[in-house]
Amino acid sequence: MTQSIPNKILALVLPQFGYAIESCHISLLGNGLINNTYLVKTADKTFVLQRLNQQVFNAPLQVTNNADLISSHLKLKSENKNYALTPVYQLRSNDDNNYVKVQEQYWRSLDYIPHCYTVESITNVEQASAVANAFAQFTNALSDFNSENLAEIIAQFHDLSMRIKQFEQAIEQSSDKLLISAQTSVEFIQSQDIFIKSIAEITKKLPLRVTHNDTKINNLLFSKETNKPIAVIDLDTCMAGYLMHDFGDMVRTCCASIAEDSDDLDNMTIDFEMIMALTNAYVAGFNGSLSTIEQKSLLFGIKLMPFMLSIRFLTDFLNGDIYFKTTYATHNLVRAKNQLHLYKLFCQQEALLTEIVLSTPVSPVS
Ligand code: GN1
Ligand code: MG
Repeated sequence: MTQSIPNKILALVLPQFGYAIESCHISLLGNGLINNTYLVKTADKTFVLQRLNQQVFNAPLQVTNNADLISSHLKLKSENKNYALTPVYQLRSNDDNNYVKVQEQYWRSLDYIPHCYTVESITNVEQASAVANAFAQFTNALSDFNSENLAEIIAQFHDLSMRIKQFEQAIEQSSDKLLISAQTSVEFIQSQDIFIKSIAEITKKLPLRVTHNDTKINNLLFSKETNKPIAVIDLDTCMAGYLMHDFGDMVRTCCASIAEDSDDLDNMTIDFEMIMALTNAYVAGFNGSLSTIEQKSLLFGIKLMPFMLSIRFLTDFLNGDIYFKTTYATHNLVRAKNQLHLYKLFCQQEALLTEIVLSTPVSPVS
């Protein structure tokens, strides 16, 4: 459904952050598939206002509390000159909370960093290096943050075996009509046993970290002055996870020639030069702290993230589109086929990817 601005509700929410709706100019912001996000401009302040999707985030206060914990940690790092990006904060309500509740819905507001823009794709290798360095800096700055202090926002969020169980359940419960239209993709996913097992194997060997879990290129703010990344945004799914997830999500959104919901699959190509730039800068961003197994896992992440997302999109299609926002009936099916195609292209280029990822020096690159 196309998102519209619910003025009646906003007239109740905004005063709790100190503004009457009459003094605000409100517009839609971003391309998120889950929350509803608005940009609010008043005479003296611009900020982001967001309604949390409670079907997805069934404990919304865990989302806002995690975000506060992470921004405080990054703020400290930044003050000590150990984090060069700008931490993004949630604003306080009149009651000094990090949320307001109106008609059983949870809203939060976030500081707006001025003179910034987001991108949906990258255009050159310098930009790719800057993107990878920013995401690596973010995760590296959280390497001394105890992941046990963060609530598990969505249980087993990037656990492939759990996603497959949900997928098999959706197949059981789906209508024949939906299942027939998804059949080739369903069968292909079901044929990927060897890959699925290899993910279970490598996962057992990896250390848990605090990861972002949504490192899409459009979750970085770029400065209009320097054209460099200035902040990592969208901390909704920041929790304990594995590095290969963040790396894979970044690669899948930076290196494919078409958007994740395009059906123009014949024109989907992968930019390997970008993957090389991303890999070098990502590894370098950890200042030599990546173990050999974590570096090896990056290769798995490249294939895993489009594969897992295609399963999630297809599951939602078979369930009748209850999770991701859609704008037409087969939107989730198109997304699933797109991500599956990307996975296949990565599989076809396994040798090249191996060379790129495993030949990257583990120590910092000057
Ligand atoms: C969702 O809403 P957004 O765009 O931040 C999803 C991610 C997917 C992404 C695909 C909580 O993120 O996991 O990778 O869509 N977030 C959640 O575009 O499921
Ligand atoms: Mg997100």
